[in-house]
Amino acid sequence: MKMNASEAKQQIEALRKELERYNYEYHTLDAPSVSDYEYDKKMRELIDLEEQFPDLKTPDSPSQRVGGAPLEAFEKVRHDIPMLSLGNSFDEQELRDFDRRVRQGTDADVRYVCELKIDGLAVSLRYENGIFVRGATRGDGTTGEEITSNLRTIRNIPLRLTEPETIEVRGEAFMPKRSFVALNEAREKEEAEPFANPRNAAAGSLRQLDPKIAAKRNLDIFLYGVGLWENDPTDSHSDRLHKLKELGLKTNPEWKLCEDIEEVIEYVNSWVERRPDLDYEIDGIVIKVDRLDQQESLGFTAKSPRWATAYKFPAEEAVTVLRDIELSVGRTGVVTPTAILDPVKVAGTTVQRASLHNEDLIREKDIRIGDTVVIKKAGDIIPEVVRVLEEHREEEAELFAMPETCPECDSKLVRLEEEVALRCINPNCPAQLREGLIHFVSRNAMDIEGLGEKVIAQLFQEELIHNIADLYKLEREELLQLERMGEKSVQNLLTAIEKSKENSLERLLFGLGIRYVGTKAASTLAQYFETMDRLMEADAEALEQIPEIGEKMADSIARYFAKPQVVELIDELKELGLNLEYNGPRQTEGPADSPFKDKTIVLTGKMENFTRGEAKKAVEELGGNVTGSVSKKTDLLIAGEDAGSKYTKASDLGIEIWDEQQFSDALSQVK
Ligand code: 3BA
Repeated sequence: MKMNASEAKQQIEALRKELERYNYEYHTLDAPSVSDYEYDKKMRELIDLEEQFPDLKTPDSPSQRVGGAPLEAFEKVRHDIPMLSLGNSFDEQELRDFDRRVRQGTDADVRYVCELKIDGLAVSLRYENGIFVRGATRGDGTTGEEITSNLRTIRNIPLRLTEPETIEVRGEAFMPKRSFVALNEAREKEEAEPFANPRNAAAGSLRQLDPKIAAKRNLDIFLYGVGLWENDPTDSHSDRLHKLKELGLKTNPEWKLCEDIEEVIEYVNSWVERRPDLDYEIDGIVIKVDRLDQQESLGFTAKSPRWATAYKFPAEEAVTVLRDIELSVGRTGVVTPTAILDPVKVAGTTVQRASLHNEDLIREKDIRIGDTVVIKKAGDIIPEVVRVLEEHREEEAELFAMPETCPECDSKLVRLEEEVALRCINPNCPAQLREGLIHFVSRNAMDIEGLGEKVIAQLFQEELIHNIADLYKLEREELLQLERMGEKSVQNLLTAIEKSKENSLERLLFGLGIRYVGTKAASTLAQYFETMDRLMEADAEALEQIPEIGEKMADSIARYFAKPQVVELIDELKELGLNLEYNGPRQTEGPADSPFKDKTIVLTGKMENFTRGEAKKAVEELGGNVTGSVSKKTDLLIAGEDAGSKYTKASDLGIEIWDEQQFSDALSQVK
């Protein structure tokens, strides 16, 4: 079908309108009304027509988004108004200092706008009479590169504003985390080098001479600033953010107008936690004086405005040198390698050690002594070595091998079945005894205040203690001889030790460090047996009768108490006056007629009127025990909709099964 120019013009305009609407539905509303196929067909039709009638091509046509012809090189662009940099603040004190300087430089009250600091690439977009005509990188702030065709591929950059403004806006182009992950997965399949982070991926995409590549990269943008604006109607930054949005430019919705620096600090702190929930990376918060007249009177230093600052979140990763690999023997004899690092600041604290977990992991990451490594400390977690920077590897970097014998007692290390860890199995290994003591006094065990890791190590070193019982034989004079132990701390320590004798049985049980016995099992055992004597009489079979005590644990407990040195130790503790009875409250007894009392119950499937948590709570309040898997010991399975393998297993084992109706009937009968 051949068209004349006027027919073509009509058709082109209709197609553009339609495609713009689809774009808006897809990218802004997240609710596309046509399939990708239809969209592509319409786009093809538009491109064909524009090729046949080149006079009708315009820079704001949606066809410009698919990426035009590749460039030879990027043109240089001078920013008429320089794109300055931002001063940094690293803590609350520096924010308060910033506030003081601002208030000294302005007479009136100051309000601040806080914005997320998007970790992307700063760009400038120029609109003439509402049409997007030129886009550029920030470059060095004075001169950048013209990347208009790449920027046109970003769907959230409007090719035409809602009003015919002539304006240069500034913002941050970035790659959402999800797109970054998908891109790297695809690259790995193609054996292309993955990008290190979303920022590099965004920058790399915008630096492609072929816009078709950028078009495939799913970039996005937030706009936050204005360079030149011919008829600027605004008088504050907050006003500008509203106005930019009205013009169809995408602004970040999380900004906030704050009355004072305290409110700014609150905003900053709130984002330290919420940061991981965002689908894009931020590296801080930008704080800007709101009123433009105040911005003007504050002016600039050589490089950056005095009216703004960037609060930088502490980096969670840092680069340092791994000097050595140290071995430590834990309470259970497991030998763990630890990296000794050149001290480096990460996430606000100085880090000198990082966990290496086990030998397999060291091999996998090819970590050698002397390597330059990236370490990570996110949230509260123990620092770990993420990877080696191989380009920094020196020839003398040493391979590491685990020793064959225990670094503390020299007995042969063994690798237990199905474990990656190496263990020292010498029951008298001093390291294990020491670590066992540290565990014994810890908060969830005997909770002896003033007896930290250091003091225990010292007592051990000086041979004042060898085992748990020795702790209760410590004397004032001995303790006074230790370094950093004054009259007062010795007295406090002795009082704390004395007080710990009264602890209820479960604390002692947990503190003994019996394999597989955690705080929960210790409580169960104490409640069930009530005295140490009765527990010690129980054999594995008897232990296994208790709900929540599995075969492995029952076996471990029985074997522990069968050791003569354990029997001796317990006798000694009794002599020394330790309480060996349960003195906590009796297990909450539900109503006498509770159908769940002392029953072991498994919940499975979806229920209409209860969440899993609610059902569990109801059962437990009525004295039942909820466990995760069906076994011979299960008394009752409560099965909602779509119950799977647990249902089959329970019916195979002949276990009673209720549906939701029976469950809720039973509940209402009790109540
Ligand atoms: N606001 C980066 N600079 C920013 C306009 C000032 C500014 C930023 C910002 C100087 C972000 C320095 C490069 C630059 C435009 C100069 C933001 C962000 N404000 N929200 C105060 O989110 N990364 N960066 N960009 N002019």
